[in-house]
Amino acid sequence: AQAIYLRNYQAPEFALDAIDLTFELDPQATKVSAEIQVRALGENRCLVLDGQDLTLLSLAIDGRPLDADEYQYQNDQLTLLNVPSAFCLSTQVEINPQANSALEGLYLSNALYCTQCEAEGFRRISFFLDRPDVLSRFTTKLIADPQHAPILLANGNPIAQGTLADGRHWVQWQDPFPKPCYLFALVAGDLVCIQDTFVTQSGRSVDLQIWVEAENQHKCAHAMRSLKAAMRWDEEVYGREYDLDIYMIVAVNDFNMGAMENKGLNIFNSACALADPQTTTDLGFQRVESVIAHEYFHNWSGNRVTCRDWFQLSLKEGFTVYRDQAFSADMNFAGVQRIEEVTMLRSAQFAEDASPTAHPVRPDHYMEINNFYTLTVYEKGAEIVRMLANLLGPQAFRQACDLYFTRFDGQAVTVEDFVACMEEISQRDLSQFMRWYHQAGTPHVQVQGQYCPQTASYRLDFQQATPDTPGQTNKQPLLIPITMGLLDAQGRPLPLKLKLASGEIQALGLQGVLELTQAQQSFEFIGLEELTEAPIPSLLRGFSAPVKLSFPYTPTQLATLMAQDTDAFNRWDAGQRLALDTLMPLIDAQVTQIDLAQDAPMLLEAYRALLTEAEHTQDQAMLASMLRLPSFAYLAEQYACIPVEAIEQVRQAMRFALARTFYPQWKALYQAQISQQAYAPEATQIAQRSLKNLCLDYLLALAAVPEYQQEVYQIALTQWRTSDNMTDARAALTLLAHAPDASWGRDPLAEFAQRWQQDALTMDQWFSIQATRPYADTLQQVQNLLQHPNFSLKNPNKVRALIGAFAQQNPLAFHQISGAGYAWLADQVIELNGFNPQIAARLVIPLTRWQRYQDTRQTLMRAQLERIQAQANLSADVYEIVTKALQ
Ligand code: HT7
Ligand code: ZN
Repeated sequence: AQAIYLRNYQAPEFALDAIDLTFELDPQATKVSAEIQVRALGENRCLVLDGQDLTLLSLAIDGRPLDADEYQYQNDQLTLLNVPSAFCLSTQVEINPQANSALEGLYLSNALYCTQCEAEGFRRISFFLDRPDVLSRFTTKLIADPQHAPILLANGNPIAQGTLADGRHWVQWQDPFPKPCYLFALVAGDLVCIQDTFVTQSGRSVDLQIWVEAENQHKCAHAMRSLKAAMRWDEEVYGREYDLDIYMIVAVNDFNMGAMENKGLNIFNSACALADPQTTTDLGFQRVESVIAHEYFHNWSGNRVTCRDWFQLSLKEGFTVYRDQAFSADMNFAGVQRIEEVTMLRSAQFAEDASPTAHPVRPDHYMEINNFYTLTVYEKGAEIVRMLANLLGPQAFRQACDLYFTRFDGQAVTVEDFVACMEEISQRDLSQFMRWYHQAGTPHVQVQGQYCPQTASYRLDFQQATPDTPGQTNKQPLLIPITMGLLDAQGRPLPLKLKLASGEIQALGLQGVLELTQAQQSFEFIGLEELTEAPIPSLLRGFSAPVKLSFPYTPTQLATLMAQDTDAFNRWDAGQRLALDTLMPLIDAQVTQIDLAQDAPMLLEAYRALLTEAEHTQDQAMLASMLRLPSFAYLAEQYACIPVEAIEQVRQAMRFALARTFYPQWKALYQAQISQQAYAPEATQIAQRSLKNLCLDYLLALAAVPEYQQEVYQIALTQWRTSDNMTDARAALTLLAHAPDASWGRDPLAEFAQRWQQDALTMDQWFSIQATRPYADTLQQVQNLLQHPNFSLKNPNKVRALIGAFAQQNPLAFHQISGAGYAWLADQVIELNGFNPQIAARLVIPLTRWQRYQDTRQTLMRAQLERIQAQANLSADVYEIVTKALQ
């Protein structure tokens, strides 16, 4: 496979103004006919179209069939020599949806025909210029056997339908909006729909339809509610209105990612569309809400204004993630929402940014674009938009977005076009800011504070540096906005008076934004006469930039921030810092038992304070976040060489010590959260359940202590047996199944399987719970589960639930020192490579992180990467990742 470079971008030489498609659907031999209106834009008369695995049946120009010497079809390209300057190209091809296990192009999911065209799937359906900067008006006619496919859906509005003499029926759809072919979609099969309507702000009525298999009809209400909330929110917050008369969502079981924003016809992984209290956790409900919103928001950020080329992917994805995060913050508790976003970013995206597959938010080359749907492009991309929004302020940011949507409506554009709108409205030069898009790696910001009682001033000295990443050295300073405040020793906020270089004093109120632009930079605050000791800086409030920031806080300062800072995110983050500062020396010393009074006095006091306050808190969600220890992944991120066993051992020892010391408090707090209310996936209840299940987690830390054992077992078992919702049931089941005594989980797991064996999505949870049991012998369990009748390697959700969960969320078992976990993962990657390269390439990622482990593990992990690399018929997807990892 060859790399493609951004610098080689060339505008298309032909316009494909319209395409009229006809599908004669058949599981093994679908005929696709296309009539394409082609127009040359320059002198070139040689038209090269993309086409992959297509059986060419016929080709004609303006109705005249082409002779064999007038075209060539090889290496996935159809070359037409000497075409006229404007003409109608007719193509007819045959494709085999049933044999399509890669789930790109047209495929069958169970008996349902569906498509996935982003990024380059349309070329597996018909010959075309399969690139996002070629926009066409699509008409789609679907012909099928009405027994097998009573429902026929495509983009746009239905314009005609009928029945053929042979009994097949047909429906024709027309999408009035020109779009790139990656937004094309069709669905055909036996589906039912739930319907609603939405009246837009200008008074138009839009039909909303969610299409699912009949047995899932009862799981659609939450998606519909979320869709309507998202439509209203986009009108209110961005002034964006929906544009077609109909908006359809279809849920399918086999899908490589979460969902796809095809114009007017979103196709969803059923895991991101279906939800009901019995089978879906609170997290699942929240995921449905955010993915529904995300795909809906793409109608403007992605569809009406699209990407010029795939290097610009973050233009639509980063922006749309930013939009869906803001929506979720409005629908839920904003503080906790931000904590969850940052938790994910700091543990997973930072790890990606420090790995062999690190790449800029706007990559400058790729081999396989599917490998670039990453946390960096999505989540770091969203952080960049967030920084822009904060730098401009809400009003100017909204104006800049309005300008972007208006100016570029119907066009395929670049990141520069987006940032230019921000510049134009704000009248700021954002050229330095653009480095966020170009430079990979997480910037490190080191801060020191100098308090001078004589001058009543406080100076903050900043240093920023971005580490080298593959192919990029010598990084330039970034524009880093640091939202901050100062607290006195009692935690009271101090007015900020910033001394400018000119000598002028700028009063910032109680919070300001410092803009770092240089490698080293200082800021001086004056007027601190009231103080008797150094102020406490509260830095990077709300996580105002995606950086690693260090400041030499004392434990006392952290405790003050935790208790007093006005910024919820920084209160939580101070707790995380205190926990890290406590845990890391214990990890380094590889302790197995913790005496809180001796080893963690400040953390002990912090927990005591939180638990004392607990009964009065109105904010259970925040309290649950504050009481949660840093995850394994976040702790691991702190180490160049990850001490797997020591991290897990110390985390568990701390959990145990906190559980034992505060047993009565955990129990009382647990009981106080038990509610008689009927389940609803709404913010207050979700917060209460999250606190309850955190308490349960601490209680179950004592599962191996004779004096507590029976009591905690009974508490968990009772919750498992009596809960009316999956959130509580799953929390209890997980703790029972992960208890040291494996027999605790046996019956509950069997009961779960017995009850839910017919429900594929719910069984995914059953696989994940077992795959994450934190003991080395889980590998054997997981190997056995591969043979389970409910498991299938062909279904990406199952692969993620079992294999993905094992490799990414079970460090003890995956990294067992024999290397058996690595070898097993490599076996799965090799097998998947043969039929679903996209999923195989995602699955191999944990092995690519070998540099972060000690020598023995490095050797074992590399050996598996080399074994994969040596396979014949390696897909471009897996080849690219493995090759990068071994460089
Ligand atoms: N824009 C969508 C990306 C997507 C995708 C990409 C590659 C292969 C399969 C895919 N399914 C969906 C989803 C989104 O971010 O909205
Ligand atoms: Zn998206």
